[in-house]
Amino acid sequence: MTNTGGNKFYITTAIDYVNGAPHIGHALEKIQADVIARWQRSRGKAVWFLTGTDEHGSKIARRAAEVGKEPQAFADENAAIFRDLKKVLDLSWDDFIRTTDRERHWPGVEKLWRALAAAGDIYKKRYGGLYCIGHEGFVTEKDLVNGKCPDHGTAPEAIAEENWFFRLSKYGPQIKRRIESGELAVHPQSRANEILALIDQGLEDVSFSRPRETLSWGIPVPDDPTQTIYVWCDALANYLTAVGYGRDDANFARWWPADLHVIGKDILRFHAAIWPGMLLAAGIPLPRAILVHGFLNVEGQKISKTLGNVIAPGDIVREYGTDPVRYYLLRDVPVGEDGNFSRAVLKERYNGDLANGLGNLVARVGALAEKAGPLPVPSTHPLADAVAAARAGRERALGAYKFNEALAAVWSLIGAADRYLNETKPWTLDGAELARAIAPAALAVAALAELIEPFLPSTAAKIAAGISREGDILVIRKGEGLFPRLA
Ligand code: ME8
Repeated sequence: MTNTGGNKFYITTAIDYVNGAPHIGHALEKIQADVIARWQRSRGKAVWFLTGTDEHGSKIARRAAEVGKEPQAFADENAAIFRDLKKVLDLSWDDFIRTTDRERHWPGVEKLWRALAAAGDIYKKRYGGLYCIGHEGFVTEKDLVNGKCPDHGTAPEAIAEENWFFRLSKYGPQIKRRIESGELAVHPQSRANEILALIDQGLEDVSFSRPRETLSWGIPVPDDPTQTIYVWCDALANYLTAVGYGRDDANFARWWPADLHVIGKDILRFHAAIWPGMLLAAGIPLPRAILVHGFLNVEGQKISKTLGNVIAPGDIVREYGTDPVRYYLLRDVPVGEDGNFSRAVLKERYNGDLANGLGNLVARVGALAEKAGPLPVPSTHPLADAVAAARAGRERALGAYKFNEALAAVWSLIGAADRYLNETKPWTLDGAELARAIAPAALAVAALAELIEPFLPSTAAKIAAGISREGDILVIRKGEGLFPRLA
């Protein structure tokens, strides 16, 4: 099989650390990627949607020891909760890769390491630095506030040891050129600017291994069992290994390069500097694009175990339902910025946009259309422009990964259909007059079922299940209520 080029779409998310259970920040990223995957499928692309878990490194080894578990058993438990997000959030991923998978992941990591070494870009040196376990990376004094990492609230550890290094410094100009030319697109532009500024300061070589005696939880360096491969080298390789690098060349050729990596702002440097550097060194094509989302706070505060404000996706979904949580996160968090999760706003969105908006429209139209019976489909109608505008607006916004604007475009059709009903008052009509008056609204509802699918997949399926069309005849059955109002 060959790479089908224009017709395939390989999309990935970050693979999450299994040092704890998922929170709604993880959910945000998976939902955004899911929307893109579903949208690309609806456009006829062959989509491969990958997610997974990052299971090696100090962070996980340390946490497992704290809770008195073997790292593998500990990783297994948490990986299972991440995997369950598929059901909880109605995600459509095709594959879930785990970095502890010795059959699927390890051979490709070893192959990649050897390719870097063969390029002359791996060398050994004694090194002293400050290691932040939260980051799984070395930091410098200037990254610290009062001696602590501001992102993790912990003091880094001073480490002096012999490591293998990756010669990232060599690749700065090439990476810069690829980003500037758009060959490696970084969205939104503000994040491209951020990484270009960082590259301009000069990229330093990166410590790519740790001595096995200080860190044994990881993949051994090929030909040097005294060292463990750096967790980021191991983790980034997942994008290659999951589709067959190192074990299934035909499948790898079919899907690589990735069309889009979806990641959070905190790991931009790893994905837009270190990762392309590794690929350039190994002679592997670069991914086509990276989409960088902001961080989600909860009620105005950073999500943190210490603050005790961690919200499990499963809990919030049990309270409000999967589609309302998806809707809220997509509607209220602009992709380039940080977002805030607020129960009060979620409830407002639920009652306003879903119960009174979409749910009410579908119920009204369903009841009237059922009363009217089979509806003759008109060749043109008063809501046709609103349908076309919603479709075009959604397409434009999704093309720029602006989920909130895409939903606003779709919801403008709900507004137009509501206004149409209020003006034509079909409930005062009967027979053929009723059928004629309700047909445009029925067509708007049919269009909505299609337009909301990437965002609210199960709601879309429920609406679609009530609609059947044969030639020029549309039949709508009144369905169950979609969004009961919350008190
Ligand atoms: O970084 N809001 O794992 P991770 C939004 N294993 N997104 C958030 C978030 C928040 N509050 N907190 C985390 C790692 N994320 C590595 C990735 S990829 C080869 C290896 C996002 O579990 C974060 O930005 O710390 C990242 O994209 C993803 O969740 C996993 O974070």
